Amino acid sequence: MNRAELTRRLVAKLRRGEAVIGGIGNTNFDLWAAGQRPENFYMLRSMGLAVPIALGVALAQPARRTFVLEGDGSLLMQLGALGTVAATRPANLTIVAFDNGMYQITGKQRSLTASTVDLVAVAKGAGLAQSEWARDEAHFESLVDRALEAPGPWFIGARIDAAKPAGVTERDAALIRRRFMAAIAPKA
Ligand SMILES: Cc1ncc(C[n+]2csc(CCOP(=O)(O)OP(=O)(O)O)c2C)c(N)n1
Repeated sequence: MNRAELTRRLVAKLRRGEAVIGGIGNTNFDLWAAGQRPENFYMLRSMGLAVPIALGVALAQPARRTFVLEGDGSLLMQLGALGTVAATRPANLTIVAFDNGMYQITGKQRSLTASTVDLVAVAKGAGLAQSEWARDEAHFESLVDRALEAPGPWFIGARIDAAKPAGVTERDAALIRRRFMAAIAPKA
């Protein structure tokens, strides 16, 4: 599967101000390319911290569905976050793992998912019982539909190709933060 295509399909389903946290690099580049929404947070530089940021958003705003899109290398860097999500059980949080078996943006170095590590098995082992690999694009969409309706937390794994991202996020961290916080601020 292709990350940009899956991201487009996911974003096209969002109607209720869902928050989307894009992990470092290519994942948030494709989130940017899928159509900018103020409820998208394009995380820059902080490798591995997209899931913890999304967990904070999900816990702070339980009425808002929150998605986090993350690469395999970044997830591997912060595996404890999966256990923290399982332990805190945010019903509104969905983790999408885009697994290309490499650290693509820094030079395509092979990650452990290219050999031994199965991220869905890891997520289940961390306590995220509702974890599944998407078999194809249609199955990915049905998993997203379920995550939009039924209580989570959800973990959706998608094995993706090595295509370059479809865009490049504007790299203004202060602007991204301000816009996101304004968009998700409770209305007075
Ligand atoms: C703590 C830390 N170590 C290393 C980096 C450099 N770095 C930025 S992105 C990246 C690779 C990310 O890999 P992955 O999450 O699998 O995403 P992909 O590039 O494959 O889309 C690395 C090593 C960083 N930003 N922070």
